[in-house]
Amino acid sequence: MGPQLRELIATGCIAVVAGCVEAPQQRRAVPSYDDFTGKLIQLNADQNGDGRIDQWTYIEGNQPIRGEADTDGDGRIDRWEYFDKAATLTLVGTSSRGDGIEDTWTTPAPSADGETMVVTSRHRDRAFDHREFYRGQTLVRSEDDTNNDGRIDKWERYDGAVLREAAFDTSFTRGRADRRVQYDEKGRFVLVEEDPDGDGKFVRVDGGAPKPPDPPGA
Ligand SMILES: [Ca+2]
Ligand SMILES: [Ca+2]
Ligand SMILES: [Ca+2]
Repeated sequence: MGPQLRELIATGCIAVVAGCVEAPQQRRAVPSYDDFTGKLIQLNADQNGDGRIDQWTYIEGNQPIRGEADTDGDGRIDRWEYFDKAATLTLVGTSSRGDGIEDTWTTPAPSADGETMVVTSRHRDRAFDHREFYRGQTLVRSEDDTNNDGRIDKWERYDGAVLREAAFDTSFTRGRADRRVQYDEKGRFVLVEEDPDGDGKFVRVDGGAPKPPDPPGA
């Protein structure tokens, strides 16, 4: 066991759940070991000091790989944490309805290009069918899998709070847009353009109403 992990057990601060800065005495992590290998596999902690375990961290090879927490003490998990091989927190899961079902995942820090991602499973089945990308608090774009086949088929781009472009893969197979609808800075419809042969060149469609495609079978 590395010194870092030993310290984490002592303080009960294995994950980045709020409250790790000023750990009162009663916050103590309880380690669990694999009966067969003797390796540390889990750390449980009582972060709010009410005598009930409310944080569970799963360990592999002395690194946290996953964490769960009941941060509001209602007996249901409301925060899920995922770590990469360097023990960096990469994704935080939450429950939009607070009912213990994980349906939303947020990147805890912006990517190299400055965007934070929020992924949603709208059917709450762990299929990631909606993604939003933010700069600071501002929504800049979104992606959707509208027919739940695992492929993104709709893209939206925002400027401020205004939708400026909605793009669709009307084939539902290409994985890139073949129809785009443009809006001006006030969100008013400007034009529709299409790339029916998928060569990347869009041609304006005259007189076409900005109608999104219906998913197959809808
Ligand atoms: Ca507790
Ligand atoms: Ca809870
Ligand atoms: Ca799709």
